[in-house]
Amino acid sequence: MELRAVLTTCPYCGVGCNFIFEVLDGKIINTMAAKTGPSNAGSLCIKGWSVHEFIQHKDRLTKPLIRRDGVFKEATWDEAYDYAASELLRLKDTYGPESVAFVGSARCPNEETYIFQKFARAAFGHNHVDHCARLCHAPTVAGLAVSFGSGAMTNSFAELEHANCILVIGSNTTVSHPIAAKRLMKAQANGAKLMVADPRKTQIAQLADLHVQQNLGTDVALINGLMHVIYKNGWHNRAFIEERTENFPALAEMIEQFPPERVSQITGVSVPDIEKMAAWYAKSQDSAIVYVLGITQHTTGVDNVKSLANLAMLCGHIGRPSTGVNPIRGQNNVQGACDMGCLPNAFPGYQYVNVPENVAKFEKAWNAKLSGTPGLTMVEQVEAVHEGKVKGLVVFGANPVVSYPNANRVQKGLEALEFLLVLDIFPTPTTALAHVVLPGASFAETCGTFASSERRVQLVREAIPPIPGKYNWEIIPELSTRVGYPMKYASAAEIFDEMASLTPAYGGMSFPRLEAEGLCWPCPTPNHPGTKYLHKDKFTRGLGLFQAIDFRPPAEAPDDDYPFWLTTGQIFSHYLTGTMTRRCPTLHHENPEVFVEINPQDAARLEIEAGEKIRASSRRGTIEVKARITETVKPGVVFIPMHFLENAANRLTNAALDPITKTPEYKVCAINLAKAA
Ligand SMILES: Nc1nc2c(c(=O)[nH]1)N[C@H]1C(S)=C(S)[C@@H](COP(=O)(O)OP(=O)(O)OC[C@H]3O[C@@H](n4cnc5c(=O)[nH]c(N)nc54)[C@H](O)[C@@H]3O)O[C@H]1N2
Ligand SMILES: Nc1nc2c(c(=O)[nH]1)N[C@H]1C(S)=C(S)[C@@H](COP(=O)(O)OP(=O)(O)OC[C@H]3O[C@@H](n4cnc5c(=O)[nH]c(N)nc54)[C@H](O)[C@@H]3O)O[C@H]1N2
Ligand code: SF4
Ligand SMILES: [Mo]
Repeated sequence: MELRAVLTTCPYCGVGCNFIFEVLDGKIINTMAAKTGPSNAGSLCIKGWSVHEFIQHKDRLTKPLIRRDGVFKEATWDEAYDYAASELLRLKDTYGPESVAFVGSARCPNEETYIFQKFARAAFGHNHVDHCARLCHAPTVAGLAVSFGSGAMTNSFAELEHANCILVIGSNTTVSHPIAAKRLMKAQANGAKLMVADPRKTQIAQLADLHVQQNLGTDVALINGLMHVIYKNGWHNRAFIEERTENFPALAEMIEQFPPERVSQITGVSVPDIEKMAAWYAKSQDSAIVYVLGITQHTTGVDNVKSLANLAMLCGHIGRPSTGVNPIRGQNNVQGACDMGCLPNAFPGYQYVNVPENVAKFEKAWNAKLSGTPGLTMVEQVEAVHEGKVKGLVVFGANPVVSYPNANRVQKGLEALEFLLVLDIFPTPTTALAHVVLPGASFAETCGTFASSERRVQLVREAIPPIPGKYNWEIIPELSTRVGYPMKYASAAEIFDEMASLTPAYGGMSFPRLEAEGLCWPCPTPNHPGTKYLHKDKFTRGLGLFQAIDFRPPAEAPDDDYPFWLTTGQIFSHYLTGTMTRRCPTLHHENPEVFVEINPQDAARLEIEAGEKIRASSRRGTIEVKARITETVKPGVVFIPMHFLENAANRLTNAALDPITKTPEYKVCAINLAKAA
């Protein structure tokens, strides 16, 4: 009998908790919270505690599969590589390199993501490579980069405990980032005022000192209203505005047009509540903003983010401990996948592709001809398939058929591809459409790094050997080599070192330095201690940039045919497309099937009973859901979680995109509800 303990990092959310696997005779039998974890200090949420339940699950993909004449057959690795490479080369030769697009992963370690985008760029000479940050926090990356010069969480989790006031806006924190929510509870216990702005009465909203329930998609108006009140009352920070920012007059002119009475009409929030929020935020010593998808998943996602940056700068609540604008990133390694340049507009380290010196730098390092033209984003890639421009897609650790908006159209697009290659750890509705499926190694079967939401780069350690027999960092280079761009690495550490030599913020990091508790970037030199909070004394871009942002309503609003506002999102026991959590018995029992939250008044009007089967339809599709009658939502608004592939919320959602980042408006569309029978 051999019992081992392996310290590693959680593969679910961006909090980045550390835990210890107990491995008995090659089987992972238990997960224990690590007291040494810098962001969890001995706590885990239910998903962390039960993470070992999916790793050695019987459904894991173990052999490569090739689909011919509609039937999947097991293949050897050699056969699968050869067939995939010949198809990719056929498309490249027949239609040109731009006919093949790439979707990377925020689930996999930095090293794998780095070589994935390198493969796409170097072997195909274009930048059509993206990942799920597009569906999620792309507006954060773009918005904060314009306002501050750097698109990441400004402060660290531990600092939140010492804030005097926290504005949580569009974050279901206890559900989505439970171990970060603990910090908010601690801050409140220390005397901080906790304010929540959310259209739903979430658990954190119920615990807050003030909850305002704004109408969906009205955040720009709400934030402009707060700034109007702050400026009118002279609660703004004149010294900060003068010394550290520019373009304030434009903002002042815009917020003049948002008196609380008008804002109240747009948002549904009362004038006294707007005034109270403004006073609490502006007059507290250290105020922090925490936000997630309620802010970003809108056609106004970038505007919403810039508005929060405006608010923080107006009061000088940034560049100090326990303040800042804090987007909690979603996936375990979505910060890292952005850092690694799995983005159509940037090489690793946000070195933008449209800057010729950057192209030259990476051409030299990678010995390849690269493109300086930004590539297609994820949803645009699907449209390009419909237009016949993209014929092949390589998907590495993503599940577009369930996760993209307007899933029926996505499915049709993927069905129309001449060649689809998917690398995943489980069969999914996306692997079902593939021509070649490659079985991946999960985080428990590899070494590497994840970057958490607080920019902390932490080690992932191998607990058991790869179940399919190969590391992902062996698969991608082999494929690349057979497509004509040779790559070979001896270890994940070797990949990390190459990446760090090209990515200034990671320049001082190495696997040995990350052993203890990881490092927060920027960490440019081998002796640099890492960076807890950003923008001290000076913004990354120099002066902070105020931007005048006007209110725009969502792309789709209810009408007679589709009279309900639908908003979609996450629940505590399942994770995104559910491939992992729905295979964990502990989590499955919590929520075995999809539901719709509906207000008691609406339920009474439609004579809907609790537990009844309901047909939910939009202009784009129909699903069946169980009614959950609850005051969590206001009358006229309903909520459906996204995790259930058999009745995927995305059959209903609208693929209207933010004009700058092309992020879909998952948080607002119009639907109809009817009894199923
Ligand atoms: N259990 C669990 N945890 C997760 C995930 C998961 O699937 N399950 N996914 C991870 C990922 S990838 C992400 S990105 C995060 C997501 O984390 P969150 O963003 O916290 O989760 P969501 O459910 O998408 O919604 C956030 C909140 O936005 C509110 N909201 C809806 N519309 C609006 C609006 O117009 N304005 C405002 N201000 N708020 C609005 C919703 O009511 C909800 O409370 O969670 C991560 N953690
Ligand atoms: N309606 C609606 N839709 C949404 C959202 C919403 O709020 N509402 N939220 C959006 C958000 S925030 C996000 S982040 C996206 C997520 O969209 P996706 O990234 O498509 O969703 P995941 O479920 O994380 O899919 C990841 C896939 O990677 C696989 N995988 C996991 N670990 C590994 C690994 O180690 N190696 C490999 N090769 N594969 C692995 C999983 O089995 C899974 O199939 O969905 C978005 N979709
Ligand atoms: S809070 Fe996030 S990182 Fe921590 S255990 Fe839960 S899912 Fe994992
Ligand atoms: Mo996300």
